[in-house]
Amino acid sequence: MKVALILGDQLTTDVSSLQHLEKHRDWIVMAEVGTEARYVAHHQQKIALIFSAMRHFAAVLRNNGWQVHYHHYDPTRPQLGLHDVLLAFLAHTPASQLIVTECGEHRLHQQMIEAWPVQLGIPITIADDSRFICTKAEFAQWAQGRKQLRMEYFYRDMRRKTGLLMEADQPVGGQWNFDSSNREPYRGDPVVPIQMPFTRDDIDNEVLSLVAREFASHPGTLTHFNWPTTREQALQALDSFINTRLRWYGDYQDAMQQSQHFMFHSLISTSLNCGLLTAVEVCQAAQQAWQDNKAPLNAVEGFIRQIIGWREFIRGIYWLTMPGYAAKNFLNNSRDLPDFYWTGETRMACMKACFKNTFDHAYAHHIQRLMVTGNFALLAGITPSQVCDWYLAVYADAYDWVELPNTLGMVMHADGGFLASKPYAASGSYIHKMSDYCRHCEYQVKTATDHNSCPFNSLYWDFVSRHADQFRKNPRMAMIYRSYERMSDDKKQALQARSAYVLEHLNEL
Ligand code: FAD
Ligand code: DLZ
Ligand code: SF4
Repeated sequence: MKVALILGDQLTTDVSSLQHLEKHRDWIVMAEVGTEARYVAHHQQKIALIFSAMRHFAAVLRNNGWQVHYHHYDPTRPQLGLHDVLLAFLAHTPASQLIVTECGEHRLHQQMIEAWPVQLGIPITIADDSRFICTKAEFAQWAQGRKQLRMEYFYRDMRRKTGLLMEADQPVGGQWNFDSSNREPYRGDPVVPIQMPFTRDDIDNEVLSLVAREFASHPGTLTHFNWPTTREQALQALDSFINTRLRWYGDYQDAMQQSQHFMFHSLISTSLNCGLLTAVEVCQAAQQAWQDNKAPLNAVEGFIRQIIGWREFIRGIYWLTMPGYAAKNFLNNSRDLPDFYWTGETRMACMKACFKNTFDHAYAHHIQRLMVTGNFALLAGITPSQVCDWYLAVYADAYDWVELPNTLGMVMHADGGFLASKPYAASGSYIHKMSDYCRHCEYQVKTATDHNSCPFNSLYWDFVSRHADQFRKNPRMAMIYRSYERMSDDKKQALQARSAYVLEHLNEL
């Protein structure tokens, strides 16, 4: 008899571990455990989503004729780990082999391959995760010998491999990337369609009560919980995005609004990452929308690029570089994460709006994560590991394999440019251009050195000045350094004084 462990982010009947089993002979184990729910203080909605989706998926497996041993979260034993549940199961159902589809986190992967065979006393087979387009080995081969890894070239290979938006060996529309047509600020028209609301069944409601009771100290609230917890709901959410929002996805991909939490984004990352949807089916649905004239090419290409480009690239980087990657701190940052990242309380309107989104919905879209909360952490020189822990905790789609390179590499530039050719540092002007936040703010975005000047402005020039050694020679930063060097000494001193004040009073901003 064999047993497969299916993890909380492997909730698909196509999961590769099942290919090794026979229905009526072998067993599947799934377990809600405190070690996974508590190794960081996950947002309450993330725990509710995973537990509920796991319970629904176990029911699907049983309906399909599988034998499933399901361990419900046991509040009297919050310290239980996955291997404890397996050990107890194997004690009464001895098996010759444990099969697990490769897990998404280095931490757990190492435990599985190093400790578990001894602790459990059976051999473990790790099956490739067939949900990704590019295997770890293919990515390593692609990366070999390249001095810099750039998403754009990797993405073209993924287009060729999948045939998405291709005409023979050429990209449709004659261009690989239509980003130059994207990135419009949003002025209120077209109206942003509402997210599809889901009705909750008994399983969801039981889990929501459990999480409210047992994880009340974790960040966020459950009030607005609206994540798909079944494959059917995830497909409905995808369909709703494709039919109501995709057509504007490209134009307003980077836009932010005080009153709009989701803009024209898809909100499918939670479903993709826990297994309810596959990358290929999502991209095919978007491609079909373009073929049916429901959405323009700039929107569809931009959306597909995020998935077969960025998502696959990020995963490749993670497995290529771990475990060393997590410890990188190229800019030698050492400042603590300000308290407002956890309380959400700040007078900076942009940060406050992004925190509200985060705590209310366990969601913020990419530009909110990158150019608002991320940008602030970069400019303020926060210790990268603290920033990473925050992003891993507060978003419902967060798993180490995708959160870490995005935060440590893309946001914090802590990998020294391995992932991105220049830091995504920006002053308040960028936020002002792409949002209406500044209209709601006590700080003045047009000034940099006054007592009420936008904190991003002086911090930006302080960042430029204190990292001159690292970035002055970067051709993509040359214009910025020329502007800085042209500034008068008085202006530089005033900026220095204001940024010093801001850094000393971070928790009061
Ligand atoms: P859409 O804008 O609709 O994009 C469609 C899909 O493209 C997403 O669902 C996602 O699967 C994929 N995608 C887009 N950008 C990226 C990217 N940079 N990396 C990987 N996939 C991408 N994404 C996660 O899934 N989990 C994370 O833990 C995570 N942490 C992040 C941390 C930081 C600091 C930053 C800057 C980005 C992070 N992202 C993460 C990437 C991105 O912000 C989210 O994927 C996106 O906001 C999810 O919302 P959506 O589904 O509405 O995305
Ligand atoms: C994130 C998470 C949580 C909160 N809880 C569980 C759980 O109880 N059981 C489980 O199997 N997985 C859980 N997960 C997901 C894992 O922590 C982990 O992130 C992934 O399996 C790694 O790919
Ligand atoms: Fe943010 Fe500065 Fe604009 Fe305020 S003025 S919303 S702090 S960018």
